[in-house]
Amino acid sequence: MSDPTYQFTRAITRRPAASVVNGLRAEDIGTPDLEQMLKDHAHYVATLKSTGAEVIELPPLDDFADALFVEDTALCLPQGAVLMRPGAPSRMGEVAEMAPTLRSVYAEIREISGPGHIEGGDILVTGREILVGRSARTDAEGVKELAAIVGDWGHKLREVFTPPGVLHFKTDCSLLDGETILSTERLDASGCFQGYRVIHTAPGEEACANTIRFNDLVLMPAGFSRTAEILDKAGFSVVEINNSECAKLDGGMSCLSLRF
Ligand code: CIR
Repeated sequence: MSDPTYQFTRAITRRPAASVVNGLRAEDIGTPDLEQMLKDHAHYVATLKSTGAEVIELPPLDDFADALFVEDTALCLPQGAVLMRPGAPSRMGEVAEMAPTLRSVYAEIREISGPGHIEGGDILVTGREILVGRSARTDAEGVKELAAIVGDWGHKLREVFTPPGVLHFKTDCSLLDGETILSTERLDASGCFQGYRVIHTAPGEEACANTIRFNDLVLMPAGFSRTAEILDKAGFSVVEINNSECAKLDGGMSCLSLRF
């Protein structure tokens, strides 16, 4: 039987625009190199395609520096898609840019109409529930509105908390299969994954917690060999993708696609 938490037939991505050098970042650790980022993005898309999935590749959007991080604009579920309402004012307009593509592939589209805010990076869909981390981008009203929408579709939503100073809930964790989560120790210590099988990132490798399980593969940022080995030993097929440029904008593997 197919597992909708990690078996997907399609993904949506958006190529980085030249304006990506102006993307949001918590801390300035250097300007992203567009050429390197485009190479990494192409590797990412090719890896998704290598699993047999169709990838809808959207063109760059120069007006929105962070638009390559498509995950934050929507939540894709088997029953339909929900358009988000980003907490970052500069990213609000990205949702309208994504909406026509989602309308072309989904019969049912709902939207977060506000006043609350919620970004896709704060949402982890597991085999049993939808975890949503309140963060600087996702507030109580946004979570409440999403809970009502997904509740209608038969999903249980549980509100959890993103550690202070961490951009999104999924900056610090990712789903490896319906019951298994890769997490930093600091996030797991909050108790939010009780009852799940949790694999910790290796000490000092917290920056690789944001991976994606996509069909048979786990895409993870390159350069975190001890965590890659832990995942390999646990039986996952890991593909490492260079993430040096997106990391300068606090972006990781999940941010770069919508998967359904
Ligand atoms: C931002 O700050 O919104 C972007 N520079 C990074 C977004 C990363 N998205 C994600 O983790 N889902």
